Amino acid sequence: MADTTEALPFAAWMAGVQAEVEDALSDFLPAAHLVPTKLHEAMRYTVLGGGKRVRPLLVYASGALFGADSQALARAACALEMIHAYSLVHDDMPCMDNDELRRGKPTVHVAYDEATALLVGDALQAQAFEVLASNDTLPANRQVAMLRLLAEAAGSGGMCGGQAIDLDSVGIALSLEQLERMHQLKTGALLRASVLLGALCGKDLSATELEALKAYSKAVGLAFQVVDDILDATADSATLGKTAGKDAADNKPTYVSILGLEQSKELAQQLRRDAHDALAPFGEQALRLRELADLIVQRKA
Ligand code: GRG
Repeated sequence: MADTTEALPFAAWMAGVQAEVEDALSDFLPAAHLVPTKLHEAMRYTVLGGGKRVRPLLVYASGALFGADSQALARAACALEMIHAYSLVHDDMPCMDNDELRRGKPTVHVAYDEATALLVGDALQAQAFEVLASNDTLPANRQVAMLRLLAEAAGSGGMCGGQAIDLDSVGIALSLEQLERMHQLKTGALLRASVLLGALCGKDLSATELEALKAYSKAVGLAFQVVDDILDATADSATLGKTAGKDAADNKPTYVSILGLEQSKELAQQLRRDAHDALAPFGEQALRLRELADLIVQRKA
């Protein structure tokens, strides 16, 4: 895969990564004809042919800074996308967000049934760790560190914990700090893991490089959520491929409800600048990570 130093336009680089990840995901997922066929078909329905693949893009962009191994990158990217896809399936279920549209298609519990949606999420989570653990190009201690990082990001100290706080926050007036804390866990933890796992696919990082990547991830993770809130309040369902306007309808605290639209937009731009600033130690080499910060802030869906 092309790395960040090549003069490929961003759109072409992104399309290349997305296509490579789509192929790898298809290879790593159980074939639809294998028993239990309904579950395997539903897993493929969930994961393939949709989504922006932001987490895989972060993995590849970060990995390119450290001369990452291509097999390791593909496995890390697919593991993250599987965890992300599982979280969306469970989040859409009637017991959580109760949504019927995701990535422009009926959600899994609608297209199949609730029990299948539950199992799809469970199976994708296990599959993610199998995919990551099956890499054979990195030293064992590095592999264990990567597995641990993903587990921490997905668990109650990361994404699941953020989701739990989110569920408890409906109808409650959170402070900006509380909202930020929730999103750093719910959305930020996987985005941070994407940047760090990409880096761990390559040569050893210095302490300065690690801190720079953490600062970048923090800014990008928050920016992602601020923009998500702005889009939920301003875009339509057809553009988003999911139900728009749900945050207000569900009485959820958001950046838009706390700061208002204009200040939320300013915050997103500030976070984009923070993300760029954090990458200073990498100089020109961090072009793709800078471009991804821009994409995350400028996206329309
Ligand atoms: C159910 C354990 C569990 C966790 C759910 C991430 C999450 C936690 C729920 C999703 C709810 C949501 C819409 C959060 C806002 C940010 C977010 C993760 C949006 C969806 O991610 P994108 O935009 O989606 O990267 P695509 O479809 O492009 O992959």
